[in-house]
Amino acid sequence: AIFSFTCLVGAQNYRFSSDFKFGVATSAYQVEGAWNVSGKGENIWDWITHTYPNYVLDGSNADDTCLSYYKTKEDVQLLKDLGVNYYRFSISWSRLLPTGHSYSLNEDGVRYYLELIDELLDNGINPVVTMFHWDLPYPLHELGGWPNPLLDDYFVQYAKKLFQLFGDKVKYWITFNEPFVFCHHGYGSGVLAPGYVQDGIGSYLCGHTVLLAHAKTFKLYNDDFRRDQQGQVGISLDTLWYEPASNSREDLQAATNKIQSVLGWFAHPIFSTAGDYPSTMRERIDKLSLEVEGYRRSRLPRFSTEEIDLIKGSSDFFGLNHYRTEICQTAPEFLYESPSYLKDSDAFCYSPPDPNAAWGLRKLLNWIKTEYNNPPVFISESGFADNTGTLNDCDRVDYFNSYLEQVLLAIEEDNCRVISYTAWSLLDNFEWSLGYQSKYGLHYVDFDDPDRPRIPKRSAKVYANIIRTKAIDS
Ligand code: BGP
Repeated sequence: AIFSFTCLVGAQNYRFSSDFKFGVATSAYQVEGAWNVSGKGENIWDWITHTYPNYVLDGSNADDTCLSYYKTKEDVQLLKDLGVNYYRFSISWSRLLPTGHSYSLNEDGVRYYLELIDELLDNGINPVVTMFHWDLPYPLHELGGWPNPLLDDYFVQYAKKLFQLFGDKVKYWITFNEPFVFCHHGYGSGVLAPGYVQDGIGSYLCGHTVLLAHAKTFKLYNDDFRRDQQGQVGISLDTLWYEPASNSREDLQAATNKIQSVLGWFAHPIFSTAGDYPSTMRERIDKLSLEVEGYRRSRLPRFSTEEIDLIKGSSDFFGLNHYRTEICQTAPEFLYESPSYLKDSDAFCYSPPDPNAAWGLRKLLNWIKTEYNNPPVFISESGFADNTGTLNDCDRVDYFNSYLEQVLLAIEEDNCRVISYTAWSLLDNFEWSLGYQSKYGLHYVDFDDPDRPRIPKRSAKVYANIIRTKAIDS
């Protein structure tokens, strides 16, 4: 009876090639639980949810969440049932290095991640490891967090430990997950931990450190590890597709400004041939920055020529997290009164009438192809939330069908190089602002049961079928 409704299916005749890879993703804070077990240190999400119990909408935290820390075999079995080629998970920096510093190695952290990696490999699933998915060790927050340039060195030391400990087994590394989101919301709007509100300032300082930390990690891999380990190192950048509201020059410009100030902020320094921040972003922010004694002191920091060269090309693949599309128009006057980040991008964006708007992904893939010379795109997250928790999740099935259809069209008809697709998420889990209300899982998790049982939703079965047949409408 549960499956008595039919879900819409894609109508394309194309199939994914045999070397196209499918996976699912999670992140440490969102699924592990065991927040203070076996030597794990405190991170900024432990700290903010404990200090401000209503920071997250439903007053929750991820102290226990899905208890994945205790469920390695069970979760790998779910992955095996899906038939995924890889599992993208993140390492909790403070589980491995409780103080954030590489001297403070926690043996239980090493054990836990080695067991997970081995269990994956034993089951023919590749580990794709995110080094930083937002859970900064609290002691590094006490140094000011990412706006402090010192953080890049801490990160590179941490990355070095990861290569040393796991690099013989892990061949895909993602340095940072969504720097736009954690820089803008962690140090600008304050919506994410550590909740700093320094709009248009803290976020740019954060982004600057992160870009350097990423590039130095890439260089470290090239210099000391690549020859022996033969892996790949990239970064996961996020953006919506920003569709201009009309063909007017102003709306086109607003949509361009918006994507440059979200995606271009991080992608242009790494993937463009010119390197450095996008010129539209540089010009706007410089213009809107304070003039002191005849000098413009831009809120957007500057890279040296050496740094521009270091960052340029520092990724083996273009990790892309994409969830949905928005329509953008030039910002109305009243927005100029609001925080500077909005002014910096000069666009007013809102949801389209068709909330699914999967066509935006195809346009985005084409934009990346043109802007950055067709890099290999690793779609590292894409997914749909509902708050019903229903097992017959037709809306999620429609989402995956329609988004995957657009990926196929981008590959087959537009020659975009897309190498993989990652569904967010394996499990219903803790969602950063909304807690447990928002459910992204291919598997339902019963958070009222102390054992957190998992049950596959309809979308899990459909996704497994897509992976098996390499076709959408089967
Ligand atoms: C991404 C994060 C994921 C997950 C997802 C959910 O930004 O990398 O960790 O939280 O978003 O999307 P949203 O925050 O839009 O609900």
